[in-house]
Amino acid sequence: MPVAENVEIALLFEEIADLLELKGDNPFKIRAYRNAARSLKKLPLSVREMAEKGDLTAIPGVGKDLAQKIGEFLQSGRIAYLERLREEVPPVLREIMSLPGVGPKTAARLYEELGVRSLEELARAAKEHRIKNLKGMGSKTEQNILRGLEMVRRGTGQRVPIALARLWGEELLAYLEGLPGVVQAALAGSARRWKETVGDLDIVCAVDKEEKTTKVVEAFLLYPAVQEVLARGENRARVVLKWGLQVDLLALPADEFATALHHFTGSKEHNVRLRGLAHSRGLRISEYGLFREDGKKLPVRTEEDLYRALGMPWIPPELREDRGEIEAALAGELPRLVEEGDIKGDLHVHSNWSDGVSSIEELVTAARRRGYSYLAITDHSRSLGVARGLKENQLWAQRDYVRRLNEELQAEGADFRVFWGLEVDILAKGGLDYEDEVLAEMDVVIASVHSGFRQDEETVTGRIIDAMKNPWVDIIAHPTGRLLGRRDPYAVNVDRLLEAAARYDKILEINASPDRLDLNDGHARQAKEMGIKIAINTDAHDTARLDDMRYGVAVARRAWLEPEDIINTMNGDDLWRFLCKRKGKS
Ligand code: DGT
Ligand code: CA
Ligand code: CA
Ligand code: ZN
Repeated sequence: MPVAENVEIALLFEEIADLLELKGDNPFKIRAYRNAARSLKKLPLSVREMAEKGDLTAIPGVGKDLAQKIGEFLQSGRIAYLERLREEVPPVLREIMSLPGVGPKTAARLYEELGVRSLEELARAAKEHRIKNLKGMGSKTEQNILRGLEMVRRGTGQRVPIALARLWGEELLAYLEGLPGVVQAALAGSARRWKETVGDLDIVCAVDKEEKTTKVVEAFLLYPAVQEVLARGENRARVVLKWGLQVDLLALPADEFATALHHFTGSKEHNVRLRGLAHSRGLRISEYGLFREDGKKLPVRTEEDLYRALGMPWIPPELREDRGEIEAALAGELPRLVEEGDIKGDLHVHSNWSDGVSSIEELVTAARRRGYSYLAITDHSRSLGVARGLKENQLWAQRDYVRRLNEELQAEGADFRVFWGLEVDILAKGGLDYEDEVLAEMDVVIASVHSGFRQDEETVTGRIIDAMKNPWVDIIAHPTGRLLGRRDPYAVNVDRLLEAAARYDKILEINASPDRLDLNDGHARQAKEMGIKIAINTDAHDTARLDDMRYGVAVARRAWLEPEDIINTMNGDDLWRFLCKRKGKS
């Protein structure tokens, strides 16, 4: 069954749809190509055989015109219409469109409205924030473009930040799950464990009958972003995607899925320990299954089955690093890891009063749509000129504004409140950017370092500890200042920082922005063990970035954190009381 050929035609139709969209062609025509592509991918029969029997228009979504194009392809291996379209569209537009996360509509606007004529010009436009200023674009698109360009520039061999790896991995999963014969596809490896960077993506794919694995592998190789095929076999392949990310695929019958998924999830250290444990129970685990000493294969339908056979409950992938999780599981003492659904609000968000893009109302609407009960508006303070930090008169205006907004929310009976706060700068020369009398007025105060990154350990650690001595400071944001893959942490002594947080009762942030993930998993776990409370915040500068919460939650899970370790799992009333009480307010 030449599934591959069906998929190949589907991809050409998608390309036609993209190119038509670039040209701003008729939406009905564009949709017709997309619908036909979708049904071709799902088609359980060979297009070629259908054509031989006579009627391609029997395929859902394929009318006369598209049937003729399929026929043309089956005969000649090409579609003349597509080739004409390709010639009409400037090459740079196709290059831009091939960046991850950039569709034809965005590409066309970058070309027309910003006059971008090369990838270099695109990079410049992104760095100068001209993209996010286009109506309806936002900083998420801009950041995706910058990251995509960075990947193109860096080429192969570098570890990829988890956010990108998940973004592309999930797109690839959706593609695989749309193929005929595929029952389930899942990320394995470090991406499933949510490690902060990923060496390569590992994907395991369950296929409904054994003989179809080669077809799935073939179709995988046709995925548009596949640039190079490094290895291929009956049921596996290793490829490099356009952006330099390597992917390992394993396709296998559904009854072997659980053990294969487990094997390829790792970590290697975790697996080695489990194998030893299995051995002592007269069992053997491999990627092919669970076996008794006499060679008999035991049925394993789910990962739970596998762990149960070893006398323990299922261990979440984020914990599988051989850092005590096996002992905890055997003792029945695994943590109840925090989940995204436990998070009731975001306590570090910027509005367009400082350097954010969205208005306070837009942020509130987006937060409510996420099911949150509260949001803290924490714009920058006055010394941070580049971020349009708030002057004192603006602070009071914002306080009144938030007050009114809360009154309105209350009047409409909304279960939602806005906390008024500030991200106050820890100045390079030491001290905070606002006086105590001002900070005392706020619901929540975040302090953080945005300058003096090159200071020595003593100086920078001292600055942060001094900030923690201030009774009005609640949270230290992005405590080490690192930018993942771009900027090392400043020279802060993390052990001393943690000690001070415990002594002065300060909350430390896990900054969920995929560029930061700061605190990291190791430090956050240390903090928990010292009894320090954590806040998981996105530091969003527009509504879309509120979605970054998942990356912060992933760090927390890798740090073994439970809901009670995290202050923004409290409901609004409890958090309000908690914040008042810690500062001796009533
Ligand atoms: P990465 O790709 O460097 O971010 O890290 P992983 O954990 O994804 O590692 P990778 O891609 O080399 O292998 C995926 C999983 O396959 C790994 O977590 C565990 C399993 N695995 C690979 N090699 C070995 C091995 O030599 N022994 C055992 N027990 N498992 C292995
Ligand atoms: Ca991997
Ligand atoms: Ca791998
Ligand atoms: Zn911030």
